[in-house]
Amino acid sequence: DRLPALLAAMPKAELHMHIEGSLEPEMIFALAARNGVALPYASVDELRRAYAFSDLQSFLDIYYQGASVLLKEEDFYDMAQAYLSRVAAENIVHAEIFFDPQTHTARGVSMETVIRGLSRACADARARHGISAALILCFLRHLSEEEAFETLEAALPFREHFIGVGLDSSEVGHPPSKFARVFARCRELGLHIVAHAGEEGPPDYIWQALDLLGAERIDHGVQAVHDAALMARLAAERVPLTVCPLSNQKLRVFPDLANHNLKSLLDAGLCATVNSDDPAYFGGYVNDNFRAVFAATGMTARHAWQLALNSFEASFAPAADQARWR
Ligand code: ES4
Ligand code: ZN
Repeated sequence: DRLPALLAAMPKAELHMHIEGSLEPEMIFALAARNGVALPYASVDELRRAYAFSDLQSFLDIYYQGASVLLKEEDFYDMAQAYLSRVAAENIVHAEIFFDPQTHTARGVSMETVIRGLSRACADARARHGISAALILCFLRHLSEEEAFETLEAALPFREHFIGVGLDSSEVGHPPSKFARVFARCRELGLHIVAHAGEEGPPDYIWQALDLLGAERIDHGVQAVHDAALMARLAAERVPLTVCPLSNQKLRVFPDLANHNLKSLLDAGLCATVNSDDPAYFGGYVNDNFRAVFAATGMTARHAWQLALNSFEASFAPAADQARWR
């Protein structure tokens, strides 16, 4: 079977990953030691054993705790540098990287520290690995729209360092409509717009992300299969869905990877892509996601080719870059 080798070798873009979710347990311990931060775990193994999730919230609690070791610009640089050199070796040629500034500013870390560290790693990765990398600032939806506005204000002095905004964290109970005004402001500023919707939440949240936020892509979106009219619209408009198979498996969005609907989404003509979400927490980077979902669902080389093509079509990369990768 030559499919795993093809999946690993094909050039592709990753469009849905949270940089804080690339913090490996070993790096959490190393940064805790470097910064004098106390952790409620005695060892790397004990921390890893805490990665037994039952749903999105059970993951987020551990994920925000892991991010507490990030204090200095160098920490953000080292984290992003580790991710980018890792995925350059997986034949990712373009990455659009989410970051959660509110997780850090709430602990007294400045917006400048966060963005300068991440941005410098992106610039160095281009020089070192030829990978293009861009940042997308995410608002935490469990916090208020007022706090999202404050976060946007704090980030605007660094406007040239990020290409867009997204919406993440606890989905159910925090619909896109809660953030309609701040996303309208982001659109005026010329920022690209994405939003997590239809991970655990209903298809209505996907409609809201499109119609109230102006989302150009939907992160996850796998609940769309429960709404035929929505499926027709997503297919007709080629609205990309950034799907994360191992994340969905670990957070029990599907009972098992064999039940994942990626193949149905592709066969219905949607622009679905494969992504890692939080690779250090969910059992693998992008090639692990491809390998696992193909093994579990019986997709073919034609699906692999379509997914790689979709990842470029769905990206915010300039047309000249996209032409080079195809
Ligand atoms: C996330 Cl898997 C997932 N869903 C929503 N928000 C997130 N932030 C980091 N990972
Ligand atoms: Zn995500």
